[in-house]
Amino acid sequence: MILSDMQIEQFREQGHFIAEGVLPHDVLNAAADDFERLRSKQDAEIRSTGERRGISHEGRNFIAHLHLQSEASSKICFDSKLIQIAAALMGENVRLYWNQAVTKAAHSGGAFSWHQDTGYHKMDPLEYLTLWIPLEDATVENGTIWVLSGSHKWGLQEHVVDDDLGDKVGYQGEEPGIPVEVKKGSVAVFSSLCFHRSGPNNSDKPRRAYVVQFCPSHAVDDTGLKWGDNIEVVRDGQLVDLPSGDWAERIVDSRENWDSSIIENWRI
Ligand SMILES: O=C(O)CCC(=O)C(=O)O
Repeated sequence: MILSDMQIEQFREQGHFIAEGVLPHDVLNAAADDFERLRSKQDAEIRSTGERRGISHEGRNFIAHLHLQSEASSKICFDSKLIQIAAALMGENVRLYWNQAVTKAAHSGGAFSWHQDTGYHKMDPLEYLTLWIPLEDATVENGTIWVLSGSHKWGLQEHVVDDDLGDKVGYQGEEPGIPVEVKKGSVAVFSSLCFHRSGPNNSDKPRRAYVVQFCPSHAVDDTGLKWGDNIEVVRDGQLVDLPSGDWAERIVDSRENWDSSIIENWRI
């Protein structure tokens, strides 16, 4: 059993917990190099247009579908331990829903507003799973995440777009939340309905995190689409054997009920 009863209980009651010592440092270091490469490409694009790209700003970058753009990242998002965590919490049939880098530059990487992940794209069922994986120790100083413990029980709240930032904001209350400091190699696990935000990076080093999300395989959005990355990873309680061979080709399969433009629109 990959998770303890206590962790599962904490997930059900509080909507979040930390899984310690899940990923080796060398794998995270390799991904960090790719994050930097993609981040500088995205920053150059943002500078050339002079406009934010969705919720990405220079110094606060979101880079989606890393499994298509970085072999090192694909090793993390299809890591069997992560998939087992997802299976323990999401059930017998699980698919990769989304994966993205979130990078904050030293001193200038800004905060990210309170939201529920489901607030960004509504799914049915509403709840899926977010694994937040820092590539270095994540602290209050360098802009770790904060959560509103227990807020996954509030149901999906209305989110309003902040026109300056592009962020969807779902909580305007006074609660500061609690900081979740996560050691390199460990993973913050939370419900997509658990409100979270992240602080600015006030440190003199970049803060990079990899967000990997899994949902029940049957989850669809309100157009009936298996929205997102849509790669089956657990079927009837068994880990799906991902085809071996070239990492970029193995994800190009015959996915049904899926819109490839979702990925094309986000790819860098
Ligand atoms: O890494 C961060 O700063 C926050 C990322 C986040 O909240 C998200 O991707 O939903």
